[in-house]
Amino acid sequence: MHDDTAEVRDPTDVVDEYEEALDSVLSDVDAPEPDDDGGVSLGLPGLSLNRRDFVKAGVAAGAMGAVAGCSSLNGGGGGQATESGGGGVDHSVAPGEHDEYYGFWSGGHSGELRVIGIPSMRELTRIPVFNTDCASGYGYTDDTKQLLEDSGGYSWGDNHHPNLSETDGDYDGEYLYVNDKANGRIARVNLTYFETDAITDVPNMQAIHGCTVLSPDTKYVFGNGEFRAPLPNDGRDLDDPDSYTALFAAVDPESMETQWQVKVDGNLDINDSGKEGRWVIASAYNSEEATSIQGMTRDDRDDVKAFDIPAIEQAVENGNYEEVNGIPIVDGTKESPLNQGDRPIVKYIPTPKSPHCVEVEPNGDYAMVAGKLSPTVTIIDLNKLPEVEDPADAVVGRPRVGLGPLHTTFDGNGHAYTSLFIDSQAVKWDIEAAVEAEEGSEEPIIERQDVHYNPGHIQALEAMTTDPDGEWLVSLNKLSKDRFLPVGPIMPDNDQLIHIGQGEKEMELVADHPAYPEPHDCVFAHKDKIDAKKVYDPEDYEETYITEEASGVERTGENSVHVKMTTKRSEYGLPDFTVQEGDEVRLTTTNIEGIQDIIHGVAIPEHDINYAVAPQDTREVTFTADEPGVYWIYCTFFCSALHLEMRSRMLVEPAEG
Ligand code: K7E
Ligand code: CUA
Repeated sequence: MHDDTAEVRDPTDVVDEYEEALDSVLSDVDAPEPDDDGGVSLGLPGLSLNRRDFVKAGVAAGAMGAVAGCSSLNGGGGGQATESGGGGVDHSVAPGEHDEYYGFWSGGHSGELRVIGIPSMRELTRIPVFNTDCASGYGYTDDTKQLLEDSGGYSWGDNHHPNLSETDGDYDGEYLYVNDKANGRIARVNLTYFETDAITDVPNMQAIHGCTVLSPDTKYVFGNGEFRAPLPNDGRDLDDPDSYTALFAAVDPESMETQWQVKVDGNLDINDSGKEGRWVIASAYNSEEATSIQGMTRDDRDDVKAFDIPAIEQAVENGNYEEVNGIPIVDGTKESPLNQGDRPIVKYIPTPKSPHCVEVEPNGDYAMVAGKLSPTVTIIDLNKLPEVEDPADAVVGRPRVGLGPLHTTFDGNGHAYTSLFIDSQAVKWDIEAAVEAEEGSEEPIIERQDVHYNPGHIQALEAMTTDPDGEWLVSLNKLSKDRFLPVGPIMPDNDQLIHIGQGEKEMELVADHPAYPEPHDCVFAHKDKIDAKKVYDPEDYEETYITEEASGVERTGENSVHVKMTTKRSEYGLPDFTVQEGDEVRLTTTNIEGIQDIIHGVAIPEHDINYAVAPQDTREVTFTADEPGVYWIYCTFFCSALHLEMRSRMLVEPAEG
C-alpha cells in the first residue's frame, strides 16, 4: 500500500508550520477590545510576553517528544514549577482494603465508562454505554440491544462528560449522565447496578459536547450543540453556513425526553451549572460561525453564553417558540425579542479567545472560563450577572495562568487549579486574589506542577459539589510519550495522580496511570455516597424469574420457541434442549444463586452470543437457530471447580424436506 510517489515531509517542517499557525492564533494576555469600526486596538501595554519563544518551546515539547519539564519556560514569575517524583505521599491501598472514592472516567471514543478507585488508581470495572461489551452481554441481550437500537443503532459513541445526579447540591448516588459527542446522545447509568439504563438521541442536534446537570437538584440534564448545522438537517441549506444553527438542549432526567432547546449565535462548547438552579454557563469557540480553522480562530473574543433557565422555562410556557421535530425551540440569538427586555434568556459575554471550558467554583459565586488560545482564565461573577446591563461587566477577574488553559478544578479552600495544555502544567491559583488583582496579573498564581504531557481535564475530589474534599487531584493528560513502555505507535493517555492536601501544601505528583484512549473527564464520589447492590433484586426488572422447575422448552409458534433455564454452580437448568432449524429461539436465563460475585455466563458458539447473568438476575436473548447441528453452550465466568463442566447442548434438528 506504500505510495512511492507520495512526498514524505520533513517532520521539522511540519512542526515549524504548526508552530507558526499556533503562534498566529494565540492571543495576548488580554484580547484586544473590539473598536467601534470593528477593528482591534492593541492588547494590554506593559505586559508584552515574548510569546513566540514561549510557544516555540511548548510546541517543541509537544510535537517532538522532548522530555524535559516545562519549568524553564515559566521564568516569567508567578509561582515556581515543581518537579516531583512521587517520593513522599503514599497512595497505595493495602491488599484487601478499599479505596476511599469512586472515580468515574469517561472513555471517549471507546464509548464506555471506567470506574477507578481513588487513591489507588486501580480500575474496578468498566460500564459499557455507547459500545457493546461481550463480557457483560451489553448489546447482546434483548433489552440492551433494543436500547442501542432505539437510540440510533450506532455501534459507537464518544463520551466526554460524566455527571453525577445531585440532591441539595451533593451527589445522591442515583445516576450518572454522560454525553455522546459523536451522535448527539445523552445516556444515563444506574448506580445501583452500574448499568446503562437509558440513552436518548436528542433531536435536531448532531454533536453534543458539553453536558451538565442543573444544580442543586438535577432538574435537567443539558447538552451543548458544538457543530452548527441546518435546522432541520434534511438537505436544505447545505452550503449556506450562515443559516446553520447551534442548540442548547434540556433533557428530563427521569423520562430522558428532550423538553426544549435554545437556538444561539455562534456555537457551544462546554457547560456547567451555577449552584442555585438559575444559570448554566456555556463556553464557545466559533462566534465567527466559520467552517474552517482559519475562520474559527479569526476573532480574539468569543461569546460565552449564560442561559437563564427560569426565563427560558417562562418563554416555553408562554408559547414563545417554534417546534422542530416535536421539540419547542426558543430563539436565544442576540437579535431575538426574548433577549431585548430586562430579563434576556441568554446573555452573551465576550471572552478571549476560543475559550474551552467553564467550571463553577463550589460557592457558586464565580464561573471560571479557561482561555485556551488566551493565557488567561476569565472569572464571571454569577451574582452580578442578573444586574449588569452589559454582561461584560460581570467579568470580575482575568488572571494570566499560562499557555493553553483548558480546564479548572477546586479544592474547596479558595484555590483553583487550571490545566495548561501547551505548557503541560497544572497551575494553582488563589480565587479571591485573582478577583482583587489587575487583569492579566500573575500574582494570584501560587504554584505550578509539571505534568506529562498536554493535560485536558483536571479534577479534584468532589470538586463539582458545594463541598469539595481536596486531597487528590487527577490530571488527564492526552499524551504519555516516553512515560511508559512503548506499545506501538498508539500510546496510552496518562492520568496523573497529584496530592494537593487541603490546598495548604505543595502539589506533589504521586503516580502515572496509563489509560486506553481517550478519557476526557472524570468525576469522584465518596464511597459512602454510592450504594451498589451485590445481588439483583428481581423486583427491579421486568423479565420473569425462572425457577429450576420452570426450566424447559415451550413451542410458542410454528417457527418459534421459548427456552427457559436457570444457572447455578455448576449446571444449567437444562442439560440439553432441542429446537428446529429456522426457529426463532427466545432464551431466558435466571441465575438462581444468591451469593455476591457468583456470575455465570451463557456463550453459544457460532451464534454470536455471550452474556453474563449475575446472582438473582434474569437475562434474555433472541436469535435464529439457522444451521442444523449440535451447539455446546458453555459458561464464560470461572465460577467453580466444575466450571469447565458447566455446559448444555442446543440440538438443532434439520428442517424436513
Ligand atoms: Cu476538554 Cu470534551 Cu471536556 Cu476533552 S473536552 S479535554
Ligand atoms: Cu458457571 Cu462457570
